[in-house]
Amino acid sequence: MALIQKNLVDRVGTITLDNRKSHNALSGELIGDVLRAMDELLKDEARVLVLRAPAGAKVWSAGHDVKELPTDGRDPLTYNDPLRQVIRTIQEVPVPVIAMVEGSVWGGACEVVLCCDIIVAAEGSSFAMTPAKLGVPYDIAGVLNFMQRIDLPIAKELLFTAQPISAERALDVGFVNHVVPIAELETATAELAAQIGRNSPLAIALLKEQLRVLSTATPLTPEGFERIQSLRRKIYDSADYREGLRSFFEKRPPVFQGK
Ligand code: YXS
Repeated sequence: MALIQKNLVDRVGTITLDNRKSHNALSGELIGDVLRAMDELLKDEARVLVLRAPAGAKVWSAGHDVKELPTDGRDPLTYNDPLRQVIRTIQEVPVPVIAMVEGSVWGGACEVVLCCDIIVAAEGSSFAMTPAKLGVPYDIAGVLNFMQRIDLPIAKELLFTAQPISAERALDVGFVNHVVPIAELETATAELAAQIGRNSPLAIALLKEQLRVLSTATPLTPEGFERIQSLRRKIYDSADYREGLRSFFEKRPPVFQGK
């Protein structure tokens, strides 16, 4: 059973995350459905993609499926992790991807939204970046994505506090493009998509790839990469990482010992 809905109208493809029982947690299964839908919509010559939750959703997505985070000493966010795959796909597909957000957005889902090309958020929506709350050693590509979208002091506050910020604050700090009343969310998104769909798909595809290649040209030495990976390995091998996940399942605040 698909955990998403898909439709295509006037070359605008819409993918609705629709796994309500786990608040659209980004499980491998849900992300597999999203990736298949994106592929099908592009084959049907969609010129814009919209990623959304069902109308009235209180939670856009609860982030990475915590049940799928390994606790046996394996890296929880490797290159082939479904979350990493869907983020790379959003960044690499040759059409603009618009995140249409209502409700709360958590953890890895914040990065998914952030890596969409344009974000239209409803008043009352919120964003929480949660690695520090769960003790998760976030991956380099993910941190770079946050750095590219948000000024460093703001990214540090959001990541270190792991607290939700409002759509209005997100607009102030440049995290989202537009904040609109919930009643106008679909219309505002559709108008934006239609404007883009009337322009040259070839020129837009080139512009998107130019912006991706030029914005990701970040100098990272092999030594710097290895050093960060060794720091991450210490964390996903730590008691704190296991405590973070255990506290989530036991529905209690984590007690981190710093080891
Ligand atoms: O207890 P049952 O079986 O009914 O399941 C509950 C939750 O366990 C489940 N659920 C999730 N399952 C897997 N992964 C998740 N991320 C997740 N979130 C929720 O959904 C059922 C209903 O949840 P419940 O009872 O808490 O609903 P609620 O309405 O009281 O609260 C909704 C939320 C979203 C505020 C609450 O579920 C919540 O705080 N969820 C976790 C949000 C979060 O911290 N996400 C980060 C996931 S880890 C991640 O994204 C990255 C690895 S990182 O952390 O590094 O950014």
